[in-house]
Amino acid sequence: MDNLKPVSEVDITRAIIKKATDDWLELAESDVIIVGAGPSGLIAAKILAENGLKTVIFERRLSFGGGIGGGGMLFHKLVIQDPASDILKEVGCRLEKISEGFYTTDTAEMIAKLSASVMDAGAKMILGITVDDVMFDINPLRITGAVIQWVSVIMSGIHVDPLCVASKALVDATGHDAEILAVASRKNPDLNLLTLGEKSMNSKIGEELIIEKTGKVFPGLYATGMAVGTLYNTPRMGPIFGGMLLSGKKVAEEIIKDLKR
Ligand code: 48H
Repeated sequence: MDNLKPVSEVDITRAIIKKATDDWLELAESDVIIVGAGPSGLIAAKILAENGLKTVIFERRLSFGGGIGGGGMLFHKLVIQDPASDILKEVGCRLEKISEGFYTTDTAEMIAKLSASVMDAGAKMILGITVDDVMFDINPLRITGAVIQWVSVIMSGIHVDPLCVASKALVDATGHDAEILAVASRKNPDLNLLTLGEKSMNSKIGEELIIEKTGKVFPGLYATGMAVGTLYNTPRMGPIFGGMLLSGKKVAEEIIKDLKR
């Protein structure tokens, strides 16, 4: 029988607190904070980290992938098309060809391969954290970071003051609810941010418009994925994910340009 190295309960506790604290001290001043570990946030984080930017994803659930896992009406497949398919091929995700330039993939495989590539690129992903507000500065007016809280504290309903993480770019990748844009708009009318809500289904127009409108919405604040649709009232597109991946790629490229200027 293999003998496991004996480790005491106190050793376990000290190791976890020490290493987690080291990470938190490091990410307290990040280059980029991405809120939400769905497809757009994941691919953005991968590209940003590959380009040397200190990038952290805060995800409220204890899992990642966002809407990928639900596939189409819980069937475990989703659809992807050229040229976004190259992004999945690059992370080793197997695609099944339906017709020229049009594929399906397994939801679990896409989550696993995309998420692994984020970690391999050097981005941090912290689970169980909700971003529930933004930080701002004046002269010039800009968004300077995220206000964060354990999701378990929010669920408990007791009031506990949050903590803050600074960023040069804060990305709303929270999907349909565009939570960061919504809270920034509600609390700060001077930002002139109005989230209109998404429009009914049209896959082709929906994907095209989301990619086109992805990017900076205010100094320090960016939007990607379905949050863009909610901001600009563009159509939803159903379980086709090419637009989400290209939106994540586009927001990363814009941030890299802005921060490396
Ligand atoms: C921390 C948060 C917070 C918060 C939310 O919904 P997602 O998958 O987001 P996208 O935009 O990358 O992808 C959208 C896609 O999945 C989808 O829904 C499509 C294509 N729909 C088309 C249609 O017609 O319906 O992921 C967002 C993630 C989730 O994991 C949330 O838990 C997380 O963000 N999140 N995390 N703090 N305040 N709000």
